[in-house]
Amino acid sequence: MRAVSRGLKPPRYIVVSTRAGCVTLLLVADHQDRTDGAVKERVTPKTKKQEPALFKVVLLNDDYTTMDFVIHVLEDVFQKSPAEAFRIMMQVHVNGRGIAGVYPWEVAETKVDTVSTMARDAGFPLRAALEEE
Ligand code: TYC
Repeated sequence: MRAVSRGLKPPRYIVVSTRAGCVTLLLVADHQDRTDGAVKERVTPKTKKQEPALFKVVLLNDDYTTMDFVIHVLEDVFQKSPAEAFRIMMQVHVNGRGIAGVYPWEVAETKVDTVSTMARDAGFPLRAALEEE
């Protein structure tokens, strides 16, 4: 059975030069089209556009920070609605930790710093941590 009938195409060549008795052939790659003797390359983007790495800001439970303060932090720093802030606070209170939000590195780091500063200023031991998504 011939290769062509099995769906395989024979290699195609273009004569590039014939100098000093030598013939230089250019192998036309499969992903190229030939139109009027010119080689037209089909541009297939190989690399997907890179998304920025994302990081979770995780709130940690403790026995001293008030529930109201955690809700206030979730509303002010993480732009949560009162209902969502309450839900996340309870998640942390019951399970020990909970995700306050997911952000690119610099944003996540700034939020962790803001939580630490607010907690220190208010005299609470509330802590937030960063985790890669
Ligand atoms: N466990 C705290 C309390 O009972 C409330 C709390 C919730 C503290 C979430 C921290 O990230 C936290 N007062």
